[in-house]
Amino acid sequence: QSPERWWHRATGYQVYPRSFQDSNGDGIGDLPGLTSRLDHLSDLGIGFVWLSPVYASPMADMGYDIADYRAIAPEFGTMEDMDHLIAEARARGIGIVMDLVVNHSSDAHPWFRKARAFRDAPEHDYYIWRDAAPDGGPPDGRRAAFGGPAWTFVPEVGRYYLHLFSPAQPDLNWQNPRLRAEVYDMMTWWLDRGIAGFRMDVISLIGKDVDGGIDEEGPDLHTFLQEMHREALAGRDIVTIGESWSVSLDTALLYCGRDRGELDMVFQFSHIKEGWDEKLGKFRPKPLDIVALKHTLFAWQEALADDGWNSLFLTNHDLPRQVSRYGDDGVYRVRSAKALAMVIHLMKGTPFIYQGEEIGMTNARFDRIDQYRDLETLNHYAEQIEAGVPPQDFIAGANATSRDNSRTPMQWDAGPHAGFTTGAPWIEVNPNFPEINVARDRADPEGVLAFYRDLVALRRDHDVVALGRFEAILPDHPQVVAFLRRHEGTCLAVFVNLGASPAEVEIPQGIQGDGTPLLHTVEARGSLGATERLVPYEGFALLLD
Ligand code: TEU
Ligand code: CA
Repeated sequence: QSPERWWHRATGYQVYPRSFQDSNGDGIGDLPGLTSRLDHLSDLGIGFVWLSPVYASPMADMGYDIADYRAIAPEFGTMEDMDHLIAEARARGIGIVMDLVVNHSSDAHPWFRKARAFRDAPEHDYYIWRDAAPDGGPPDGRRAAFGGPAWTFVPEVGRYYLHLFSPAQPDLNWQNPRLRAEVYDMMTWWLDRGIAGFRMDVISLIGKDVDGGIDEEGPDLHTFLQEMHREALAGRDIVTIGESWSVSLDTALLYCGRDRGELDMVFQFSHIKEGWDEKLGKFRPKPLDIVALKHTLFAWQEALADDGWNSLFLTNHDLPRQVSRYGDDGVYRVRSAKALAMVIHLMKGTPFIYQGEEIGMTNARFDRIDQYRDLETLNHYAEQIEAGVPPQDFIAGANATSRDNSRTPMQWDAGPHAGFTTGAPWIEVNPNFPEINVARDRADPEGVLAFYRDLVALRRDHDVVALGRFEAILPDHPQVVAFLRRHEGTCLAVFVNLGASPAEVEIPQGIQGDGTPLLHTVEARGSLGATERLVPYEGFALLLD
């Protein structure tokens, strides 16, 4: 095992700044708002914040379209506010991890403005241009993630540019060494401001072979990541997490293997994608398959047991609320939120909490398309309605999986707009805020928040939680997730029923006997018999004698 690093014991917390805390009544969360809520994060005990983009941006994709990598969007604040946030966070032992979005920029970036105006400007080659097909149409049939073709024609230069997301997000040409140097400079500039690392947006796309038709994990990916490491990251005590929708058990160690000199860990999505319909995609989710989920999570634990490091999460700003997707956001909301947290936070890796998860926030449940704000949802709605899908069917799917489910404002208290803003929020607050909010949860020793606080502390204080070897047990049990963690003679046993019905488990002989209860969602258990019965969403963990 590699030497211990600070982020091996830390829990990350993702802030989606637009929806976290508004400070000036314009209905949009901002940096001073986030700074004013840092005590909530230090109360939770988290080690670092992954801050979704706050850079200058037209916000076509809510900031994942950057027009100036060295400026803050006015609606989020100023560079002074940013420095203040970094300093105030550091005073609480919290690092700020910036979102690095460099597969593409905004079409409003000065580079792209020049690139699209002049074919002989140096910046033209910072983007990916191809001539029209013989029929005048796009160079090939690539589709963009947010709908439509992945190529857009620019008459001024007589060519098409590539955009794998929206037309407002032109892909950067990583083949150009000047572009790469600009990116590394910018990263160094941010690191020198005292940030704690980067979460790298869709990083597995940067090595693409455009003419060979390979976008994900292309031939130059690891060459570029190694160069980036040498030029911008090496020698700094930071954390780097690369987002990849394609990374697999077979390729993970290429990114985060100890001797690779690339990244510390990846955000991988196999456990997320297996819940989507193969043909109809994310807007038609399949019912939860607990066994498949377990197998995937366990396989990643095993694949990165001796090298690399796992990131652990069930949700983020692109995904539905985890208690709605994997738990029960009705009668068992509190208990199932704890059960899910227990599974994620007691595996080996660095867990990430997405804002609101720590109080068991639920999906949005909008009735009408005009309540949605996300361009992915809106574009797919238009496409699917045109293809004949009844609007109500689409809304039902979006209620389950739209990115806006996790983007409704943070629910702080039972006051107007849940304490998020004094103005009109940019997206509706979930009407369940009088019941589900931070103030109320903080007052409840049995609440979801208290449970998360315990989980974060366990990782910080117990070597077996942070570093212990993972060992799956009962892998085929239809609803109970069970595993052991072992470290220097200590053994932690974890059992969590992710089903809404009672479950019985046969306890392997070697671990039967007494232990010390560590954590539970229903009641403490101090021993393991030959069989144990778990009520719905019951979970318990004990240190075996
Ligand atoms: O997401 C990567 C990505 O591939 C998503 O578009 C994903 O497919 C989709 O959200 C699933 O619904 C990252 C960011 O996390 C996302 O917010 C951005 O929109 C995207 O990159 C483009 O920058
Ligand atoms: Ca604001």
